[in-house]
Amino acid sequence: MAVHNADIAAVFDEIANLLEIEDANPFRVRAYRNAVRILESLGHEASAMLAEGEDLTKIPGIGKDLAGKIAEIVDTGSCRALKKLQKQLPPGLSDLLHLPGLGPKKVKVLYHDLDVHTLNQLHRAARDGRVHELPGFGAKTEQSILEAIEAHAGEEHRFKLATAAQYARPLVAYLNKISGVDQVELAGSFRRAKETVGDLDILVVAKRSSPVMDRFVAYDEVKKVVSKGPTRSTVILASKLQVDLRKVEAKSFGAALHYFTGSKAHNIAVRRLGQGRGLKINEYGVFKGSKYVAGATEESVFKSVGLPWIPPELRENHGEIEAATAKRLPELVTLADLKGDLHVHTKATDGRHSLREMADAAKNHGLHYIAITEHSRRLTVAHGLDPKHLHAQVDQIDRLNEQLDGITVLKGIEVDILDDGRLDLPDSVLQRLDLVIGAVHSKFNLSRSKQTERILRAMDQRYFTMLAHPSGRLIDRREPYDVDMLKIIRAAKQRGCYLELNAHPERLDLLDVYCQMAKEEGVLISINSDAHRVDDFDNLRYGVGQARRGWLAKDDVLNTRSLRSLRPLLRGTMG
Ligand code: DGT
Ligand code: CA
Ligand code: CA
Repeated sequence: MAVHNADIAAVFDEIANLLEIEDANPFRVRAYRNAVRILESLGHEASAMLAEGEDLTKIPGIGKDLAGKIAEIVDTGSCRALKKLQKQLPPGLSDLLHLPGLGPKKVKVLYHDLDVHTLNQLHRAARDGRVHELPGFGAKTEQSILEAIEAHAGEEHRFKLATAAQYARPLVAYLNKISGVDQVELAGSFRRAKETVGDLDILVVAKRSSPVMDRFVAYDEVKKVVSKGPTRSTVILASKLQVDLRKVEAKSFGAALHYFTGSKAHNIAVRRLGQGRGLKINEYGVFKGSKYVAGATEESVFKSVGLPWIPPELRENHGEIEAATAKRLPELVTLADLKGDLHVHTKATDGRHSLREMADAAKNHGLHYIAITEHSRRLTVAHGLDPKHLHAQVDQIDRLNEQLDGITVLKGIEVDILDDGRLDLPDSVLQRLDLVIGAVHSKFNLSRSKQTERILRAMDQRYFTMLAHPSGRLIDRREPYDVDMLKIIRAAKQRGCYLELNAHPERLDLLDVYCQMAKEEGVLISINSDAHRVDDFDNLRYGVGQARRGWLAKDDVLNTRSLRSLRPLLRGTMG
């Protein structure tokens, strides 16, 4: 493929932007910006000049370094310097830079002041009105950001669960307030707590006279009415999220809720069980011939086929029907079971709030303990801590714990797993801590065996407690890195380590299948928020949803333990 000057300029432009966000030397930034201008106004293709053996450094403003990079781009189509920068910064920043009206200066402020580095985060921040107060921003900028993101949102057709929830909750509250409405329930993939949802499926039970359908299509976020009928309507919201609303009779409510919760595969399996008993099951009820026999509640539908109620998160026809038949359904972990959160940042690194603020917020969320786990020095973009600053924080935590009541702050670190599997801080520092979370933040593209080896080597370190976001994936943005997860889980078992289920809506990492695998191998999972601000403890609910999809019960989850039972479990990992 021919490489044009515009392609080369685009690479240099991106490098300049990322350097600027990183606060790099302004002279370096300017050199790339100049090169962009030179390339744009150069009368002939640089690739053709190279093919003819010409020396690019003859072009005014292009030195040896840039000439080498141009040759590299012409040869390979990309540039290692850019790749390196992209690895150092969150991948979503490029999306922000491409939003009309947002240049590197504004993205830098958003990233450093609000910890915003994805379109979804920016969308939320703008909706919450947190953007217009920033230096260099205003109400108009905030508005144009919102419009630009919403135009862009149409390109992705599935919504992260947490994003869908932002639209679903106010809509459900609105429907509940309509006169004659007796019950409102979210069904579909949303109720099954899938990582992403295609559309929302909502059921209502309402009196015949209720204006629910008229009011639904008049909801102020509705952008387009796809269809409207007495029992079923479909709309598209301004966010591009589609919503299906169905009105059902009270005696059909359980059958409809079961049907529209899905999954389709689960429904088919349940219907087949019914057929075996001479029953017909559909969204109106359970029927023997033409006689209605059940359907007001989900329990009654399951009971008609001889099953106990199965939690929605398990309804994928992945063994839940067999387990229910054998009375071996797990009692799934709940949000209320969580006693603490073992992965929390503060503004000492890239978090937004202070130690004290995070501890108070956690307590308000009903938690009894949190572990402060800042980034380590290697992660310079997150202002990772060196030994001196970590020691200072540890002392600060000791002092804070003397003042706190009803919550305990544990001392930890989210230490970078270096490329060769060593940790970014020495044992002499790590030994002062209550727990050490190891994380991969670089070299995502190692081969399967090398990546697995690297992580196993890290787990061998004396003070290693837990593996953070084990697959490294970012939903929609970054594929998981290639590792042998079974090998890692077995190593964790052997070494007495734990795996994290990171509850950040963009991560939800550990994946459900690996939760199940860890449970089978007897490795405890810690559901952690990875909070960077006080509101982030809300995300624990999504981690719990994911854990439930992974069949985890309370006992399978490390941070359902009281602090007293937790302490020896943490110490157990320390030689
Ligand atoms: P999504 O929206 O793609 O994230 O996934 P769902 O599961 O919400 O799927 P959706 O919205 O197409 O349909 C909602 C539920 O309705 C689905 O989980 C099961 C039920 N359903 C839809 N179509 C069929 C069907 O053809 N047969 C059966 N048995 N159930 C269906
Ligand atoms: Ca759906
Ligand atoms: Ca649907």
